Amino acid sequence: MQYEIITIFPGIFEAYFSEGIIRKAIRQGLITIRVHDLRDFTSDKHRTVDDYPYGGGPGMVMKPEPIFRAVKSIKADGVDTCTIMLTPQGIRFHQEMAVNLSKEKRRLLFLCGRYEAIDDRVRNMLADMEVSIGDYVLSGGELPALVIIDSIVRFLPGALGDAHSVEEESFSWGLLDYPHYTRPPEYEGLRVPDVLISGNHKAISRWRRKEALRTTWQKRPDLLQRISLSDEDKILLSEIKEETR
Ligand code: 9D3
Repeated sequence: MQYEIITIFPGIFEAYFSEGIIRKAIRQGLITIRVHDLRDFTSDKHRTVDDYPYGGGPGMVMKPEPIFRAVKSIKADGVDTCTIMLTPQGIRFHQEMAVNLSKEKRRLLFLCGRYEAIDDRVRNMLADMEVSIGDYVLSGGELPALVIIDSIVRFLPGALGDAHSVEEESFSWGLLDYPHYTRPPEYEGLRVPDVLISGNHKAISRWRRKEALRTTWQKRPDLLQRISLSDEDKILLSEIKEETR
């Protein structure tokens, strides 16, 4: 899978791509990432990428010419490309989109904005999709691009290695996580639940499912509405509600 990024702050990406799962995915040849400095596609001596808004108002607007040029130069190799524009007006990113993008055949091009806005001709002519990562104000599209790439790479076969099982993933899908513990079994009088030390795998599995249901019911009851609960889940939930009374 190939990712292209257009930004005025290429340095933001270098650190993140040099660590952890993304670094591993790059080294394995699973993905290639190229970061393009928008200023390289300007033609004036000040390498200007922004200008005042027509009609007035606060802030600056990203000029269309450097962005059109950058996109044109990336697409010049003829590779089929899906251009994702990061904007607060975009559709909200979620896990299912990450799954779909991880299966995307086209190369992904992330267009990161800064300043108050991007000239709307860019959205009109170049964007295949407009994506936001949530309803809070950030300073630009770089963090959203990183968030989206990170979440996609996790779904690429081979990116996570043996430590992670698809079985676990399907088990927890749609629920919040159960509580985790590691050694020591007792820390300053605080004990790890006995069942986890019991070696009884069936009991451990039931406990984890129950605690995942409990946490979800307590903190994100909306998530329970969106998944289909098994008969076992319904029993566990009634036990939880019984315990809470
Ligand atoms: C306070 C400025 N806002 C006036 C109503 C508009 C605005 C312009 C530019 C708000 C944020 C930004 C920069 N943000 C992004 O480019 C961005 C973003 C975000 O801020 N939140 C969540 N997802 C995204 S994707 C791109």
